[in-house]
Amino acid sequence: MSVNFSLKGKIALVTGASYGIGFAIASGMAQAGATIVFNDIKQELVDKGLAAYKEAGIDAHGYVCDVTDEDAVNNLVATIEKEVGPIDILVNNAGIIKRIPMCEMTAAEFRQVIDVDLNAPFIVSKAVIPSMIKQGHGKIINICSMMSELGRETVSAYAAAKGGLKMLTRNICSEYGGYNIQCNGIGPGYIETPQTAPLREIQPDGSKHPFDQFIISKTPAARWLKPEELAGPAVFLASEASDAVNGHILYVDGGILAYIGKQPQ
Ligand code: NAP
Ligand code: GCO
Repeated sequence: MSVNFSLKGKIALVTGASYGIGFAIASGMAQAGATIVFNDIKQELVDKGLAAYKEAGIDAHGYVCDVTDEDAVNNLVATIEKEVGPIDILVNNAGIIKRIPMCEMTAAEFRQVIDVDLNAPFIVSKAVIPSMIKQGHGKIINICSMMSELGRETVSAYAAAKGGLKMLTRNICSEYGGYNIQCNGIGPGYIETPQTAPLREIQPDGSKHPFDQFIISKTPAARWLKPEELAGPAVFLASEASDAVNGHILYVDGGILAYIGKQPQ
């Protein structure tokens, strides 16, 4: 048996991948040989994504689709199967966060986060699993979080969703592992993307945001991570090299979960 990290001949759907982590993962998968399909919620984002993939030399297929809308997702999957081919790899990447103290958060706001970060991975996975079963193989990668394990002030809905996504990952593994479908998660640490930009804003006096300093002190690598650093782990989990890895959450966090934090000076 040879070790095979190649994604040649595979079709990968990465949700919400016009920019940020999804774009970096899709680009890594394209380098490994996969055909890239992505969606985003607005046409302008899809156009921005198509231009970015083109600039990177990647011939990606982009579609508008809200991943929380089950009919739209079913149409998207049917269209991809017709226009590109059956999906071998699904990355549930689209996600949102609302940073609001729990007692100030409305139930509608809480539900919106759960809808995008937990219900949507269920909807999209459910839409692709039947054809993965027919094909005799499939890879699903759910983008989890530090908040799949840890809590913090203001992110109750996000933590509840990402904790749930960890268990959805284990359940898809349990239910469909017998069909040669592997479902794993990636738990990114703190990554430099628009989603975390408010936590890194330079203060009016020119100093770093206190949260920025906090993350550096909690990370053995002593830095924020780049989206591109998630590409290698994602290619591994999408490739045959990881066929025996199932129901696992691979934390790509610069060591945050292993570390108690920098001792006060
Ligand atoms: P991002 O920069 O906000 O990108 C997320 C993408 O998903 C955006 O293009 C967003 O569109 C899209 N999206 C949101 N709702 C959608 C919907 N209903 N249907 C389709 N697309 C939708 O986020 P990111 O930082 O790259 O994060 C990507 C994933 O990694 C998320 O699941 C996030 O929770 C997770 N994550 C991020 C970090 C981090 O430090 N950045 C760490 C751990 C996990 P809009 O621009 O319109 O919102
Ligand atoms: C926050 C952050 C995080 C990260 C990430 C950590 O406010 O704490 O946005 O939740 O985005 O998910 O892994």
